[in-house]
Amino acid sequence: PSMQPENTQTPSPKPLPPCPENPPGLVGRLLIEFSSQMTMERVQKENPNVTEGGRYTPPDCRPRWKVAIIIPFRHRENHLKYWLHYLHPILRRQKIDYGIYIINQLGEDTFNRAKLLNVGYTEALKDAEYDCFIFSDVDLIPMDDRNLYHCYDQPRHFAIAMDKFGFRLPYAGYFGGVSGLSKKQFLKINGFPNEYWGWGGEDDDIYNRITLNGMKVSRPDVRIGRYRMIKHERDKHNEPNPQRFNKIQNTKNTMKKDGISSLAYRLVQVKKYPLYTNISVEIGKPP
Ligand code: UDH
Repeated sequence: PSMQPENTQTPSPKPLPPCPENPPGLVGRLLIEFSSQMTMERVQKENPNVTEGGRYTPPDCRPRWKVAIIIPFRHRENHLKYWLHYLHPILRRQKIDYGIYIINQLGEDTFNRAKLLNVGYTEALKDAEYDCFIFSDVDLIPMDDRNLYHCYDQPRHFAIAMDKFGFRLPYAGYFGGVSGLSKKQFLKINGFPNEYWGWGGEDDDIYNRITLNGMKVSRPDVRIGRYRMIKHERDKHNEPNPQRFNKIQNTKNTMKKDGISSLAYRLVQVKKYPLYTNISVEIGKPP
């Protein structure tokens, strides 16, 4: 027999088992309210295991996905506190490997949600090798932790039953609020449109991109995909976009040139806070 070299290395720790498909620590339906005052200090104390920049990975299992959660943002500091207060514990129970990215539009020009989401995709990938992207409005809180924040075989729509729509889909092709695509699914549709300035239409354009590229939207059970929205008035500089009805008729022609392939912006600051990473950008204004 040949001489085997003696193994002098210290034994490596046992590899972790894959995370369970149904995490045992979930509690189901949650009580969500926004009447008590929330402070960032409190939310930080509640979440000592979240690491700088809003990163977390389960200590006891190997997650299937690496998830970047992208939030389009401007002047919603109060909503963000509630979002962090509710979501960090939920995501921890769900055994998700994640990072939180707040994409802050600088200046007071017209808001552009979908372009900020494209920026979030790009900037998150500079931070870590994410393979799943969840795009969430800052004012939407899931009411059930069985609505798992990872990616699926098809693009996922999470926020299917919001309180403001009577806990139903407002229309069959609705894809707004909270959605998730794997990196592969996102690239297949050339990301999101950059040319929807102001409120509305960009979510329908994304829905069109998905179906036009031969995919279909996957959704949770309507009893599980429930959400509370933090009530608010319409923001300044995010008026309904009157062009949206025309634009969503043209996705087939526009999606090839307008998307992640044509994204241009100026990165101004990346700042890691204890519970999230803030990415401040200049994204221009409508032509
Ligand atoms: N957002 C900001 N700042 C803004 C505008 C939008 O952060 O100035 C982000 C935020 O994440 C928000 C998301 O973009 O959750 C979607 O924008 P929205 O909340 O304005 O859209 P929604 O459809 O509300 O929820 C539309 C106005 C409703 C007015 C109701 C008055 N009673």
